[in-house]
Amino acid sequence: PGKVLLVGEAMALFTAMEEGDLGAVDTFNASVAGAELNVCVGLARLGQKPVYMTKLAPDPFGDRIRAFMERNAIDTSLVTIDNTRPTGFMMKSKVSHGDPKTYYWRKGSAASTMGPEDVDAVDFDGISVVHLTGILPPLSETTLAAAHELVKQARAHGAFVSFDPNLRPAIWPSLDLMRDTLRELASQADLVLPGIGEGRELFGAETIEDTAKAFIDNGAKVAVVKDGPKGAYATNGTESVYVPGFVVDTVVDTVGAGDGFAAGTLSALLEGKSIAEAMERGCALGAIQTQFVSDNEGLPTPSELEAFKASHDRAN
Ligand code: KDG
Repeated sequence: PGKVLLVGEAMALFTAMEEGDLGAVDTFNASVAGAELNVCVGLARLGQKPVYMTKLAPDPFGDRIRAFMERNAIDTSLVTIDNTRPTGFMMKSKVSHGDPKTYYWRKGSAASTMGPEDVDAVDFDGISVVHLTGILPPLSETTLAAAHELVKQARAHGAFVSFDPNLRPAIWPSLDLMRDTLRELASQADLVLPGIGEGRELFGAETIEDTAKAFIDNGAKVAVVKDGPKGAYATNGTESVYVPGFVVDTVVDTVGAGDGFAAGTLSALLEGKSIAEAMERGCALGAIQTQFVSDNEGLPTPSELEAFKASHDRAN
């Protein structure tokens, strides 16, 4: 298999080390975030060759992200520098249950200036998979065009298109544009990886089966719907399979679990595994990621993955 191309915005991430209002917390842990970058980390740790396209500023956040990519063996050849705008950053709260709160400082960031011309400059030879998420299109008008161009070029070059809707209503100009854009991008995908709630938002689907069917009826070839710790369900419209998740004692932080799922699923498919085996690996990486405060630091190497699977029960 060839390389995996991912395009998105990386940000510095400050995670609260104490519970409470982000405006009142005094201690933060610094790391890096970005859905597509998180997937890169998971892929690289499992031996794949992710290429991450983004724009960074020559500032401390940009330096942190570049160093992180190098440390994690993520190809930086498509990282460009924008001298006029800052690298984005975000904050995340600490919670003992439920999802943490996130706040962004990313409007007008370096990454938000990516456009279709950047996609057109990519050499797609040797790229076998393109993975994108619903976070790229709402960053700006030019990234919206870049997302459409990315799917168009990927298909024109025969790459496998993987799409995670990753709904972020807070950064879209309108919910109608969010729904129309994500339905359109999802319709072009070989593989879509929605969460069960995203099916509700985009298609009004309630059950996991109806969610998967809605994505297939909309044009995707395979839909894998995630249902958190319970597991995931996949269909291609004719065959379907349900795969149970892994049981973990305590959840530290849910953010990044979906990206772990994508990395696990894609890496296994690239190794020629079946969709059920790929989903099992996706569930394992998702569960592992919930054990870490960072959005990507916990993602496993092959031996860490085997050790996790051997020591955890399956949901039923
Ligand atoms: O999926 C995890 C991401 O949400 C996180 O790392 C930050 O990309 C991010 C975003 O825009 O929310």
